[in-house]
Amino acid sequence: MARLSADEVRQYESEGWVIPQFRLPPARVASMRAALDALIADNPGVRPEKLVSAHIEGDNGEGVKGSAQFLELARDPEIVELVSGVIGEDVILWGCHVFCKPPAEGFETPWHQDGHYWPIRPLANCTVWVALEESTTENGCLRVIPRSHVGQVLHPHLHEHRTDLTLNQRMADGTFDEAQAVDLELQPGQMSLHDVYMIHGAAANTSAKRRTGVALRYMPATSVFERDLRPSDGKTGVAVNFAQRPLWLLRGVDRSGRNDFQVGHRARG
Ligand SMILES: O=C(O)CCC(=O)C(=O)O
Repeated sequence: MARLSADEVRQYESEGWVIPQFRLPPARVASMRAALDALIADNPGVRPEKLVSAHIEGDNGEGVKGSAQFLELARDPEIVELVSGVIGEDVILWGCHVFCKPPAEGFETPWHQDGHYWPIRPLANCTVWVALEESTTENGCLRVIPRSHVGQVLHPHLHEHRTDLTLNQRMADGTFDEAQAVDLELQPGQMSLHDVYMIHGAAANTSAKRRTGVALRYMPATSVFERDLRPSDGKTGVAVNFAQRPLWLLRGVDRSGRNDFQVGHRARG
């Protein structure tokens, strides 16, 4: 069973991110890459950076036709074990976004904090970003500002009216020092974990190599998924439907007593 070492937990807590020793075996990466190709083929009208809720099979109500293989990945007991090392024993899966940046013209991800985008209160979340392909400085890997999560402050963001970005909320100028950025280079099957307050982004992919990460989102069940909130007035650049988003309690109990695990779990075509 995968488990974060004490050093890995310390790294996550102090820096806001960690790349664990654990990685997916090559056969699993190959099958997920086939699932990715099928997902892209099933969604010809959707930019591959915007495959939101890819884990919800069939028409997911958010403009994407999702696939059970991404749900299976999100429920993988080894990944959930890693997550519980940093958010505790009560783990809710609430999101999965495939960020696939095609060669030559892959969209930039502006510097941002995830907390501006999500209706979780109190705000808490661990994202596991699973590399299905090599993700390097050359093809626009995830970049982070270490320790930017400390103090749990959400800094001002500006809305950008652009169609060539994965997301539309960008950290306002002067709110952080880009020179501090660390590139999280990953091989296929490796993954990084990051905190909801950490500042991160990714450059456009202008290289000849596709770059794909599956971002799996987990919140502790001490928090509530507040379905009626519309963070950033819904101007985030991705079509989301939090009112109908299904939640899965993967471990432990719903400590908040207020999360709804029935909504959105309909039969899908
Ligand atoms: O993969 C990317 O370009 C962005 C990912 C991201 O912002 C996230 O997972 O929170």
